[in-house]
Amino acid sequence: MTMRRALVTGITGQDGSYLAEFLLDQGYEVHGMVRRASTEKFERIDHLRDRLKLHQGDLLDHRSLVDALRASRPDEIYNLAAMSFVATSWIQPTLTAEFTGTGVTRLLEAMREVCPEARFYQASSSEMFGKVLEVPQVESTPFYPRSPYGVAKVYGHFITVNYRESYGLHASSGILFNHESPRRGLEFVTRKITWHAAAIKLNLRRELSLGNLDAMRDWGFAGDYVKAMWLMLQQDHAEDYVVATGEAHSVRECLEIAFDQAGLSIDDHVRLDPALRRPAEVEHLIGDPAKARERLGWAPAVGFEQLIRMMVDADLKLLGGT
Ligand code: NAP
Ligand code: F7E
Repeated sequence: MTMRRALVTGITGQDGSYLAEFLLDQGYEVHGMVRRASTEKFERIDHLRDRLKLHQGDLLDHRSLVDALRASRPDEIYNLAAMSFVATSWIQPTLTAEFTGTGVTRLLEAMREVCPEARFYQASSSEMFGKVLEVPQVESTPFYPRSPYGVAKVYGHFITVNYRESYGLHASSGILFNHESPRRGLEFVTRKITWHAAAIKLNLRRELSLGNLDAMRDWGFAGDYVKAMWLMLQQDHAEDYVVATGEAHSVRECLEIAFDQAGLSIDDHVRLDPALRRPAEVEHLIGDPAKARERLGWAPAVGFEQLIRMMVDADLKLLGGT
């Protein structure tokens, strides 16, 4: 049997690295699209480097997308690339629309040109639910995005649905709720907390500044969520799926678990900074993954408390050099 080929955009990101590992374990030939930078930052895929085929490309550049698809000839395309940090989307709203929104159309157009028979995964987001219109959120819950990032993701979601319906592409959209790991970017709240807990414990920092501690999210483990992406592309029919744990926790709870794991007192080290609050907040997200459970046989393996404790331990090891 010939090896199946996958192209992953955003392979240098948190999810890209876990998905690449997962696909390699499944016996795929894994191709990744990467951006040129003045200094290469491939830490998350360093351990896989010899087993991956990388192609230079950017979601803003149609030529490079066509060439990456021609070179990789993928059976499956996973579009994980995006400007993914919500707070930055207010600072760079137009660029966010280009990367996270119309970038999806560019990739779908390149796919139509080069490999219309391939299967396509779009990384949609619970941020599309924003100021929620239903609790818990399911696939049919109407969207009410609260940030330029959320608005751009709604565009990416509907263009995926539209290309499926217009051209018969096997294009699925995974509406993933927050998922974290020791490889999460340092700017996201869970990793910011676990990294600072470790750094304070090791006397490398004295303080942690945070914004809204009352925000609630449905947080899962990235390693579990990439399996759901793959399962979507193994179905006969392309559809959209909510991927979540079904449990919500506050930023404050995350802080309490992380500081407990590091053996620290919150009162001694945490400061509230109003500048870290967002112009419009998403207060409470909680997903119902029933469809993913029933149709894909998917279930998360790692719970919230286990995840946060694991991240603190990983950061203690990283910063302590042990
Ligand atoms: P991430 O760690 O921020 O990774 C984003 C990736 O996109 C990086 O590899 C980045 O490359 C790449 N990228 C950004 N702009 C690009 C461009 N113009 N052209 C090509 N590549 C570009 O994000 P993540 O957490 O892995 O998330 C993966 C995807 O899922 C994103 O689309 C995100 O919006 C979405 N999502 C994430 C979550 C979550 O909780 N993690 C939940 C729902 C949806 P560089 O390394 O060069 O910057
Ligand atoms: O914020 C609050 C903040 O930046 C979570 C992305 O992967 O998930 C992620 O988006 C909450 C928000 O993630 C700080 O106001 C308080 O309510 O970790 P976050 P996010 O905005 O939920 C979705 C599903 C995606 O699709 C995105 O790509 O935490 N919060 N204090 C803070 N957040 C940050 N970052 N920093 C703080 O100091």
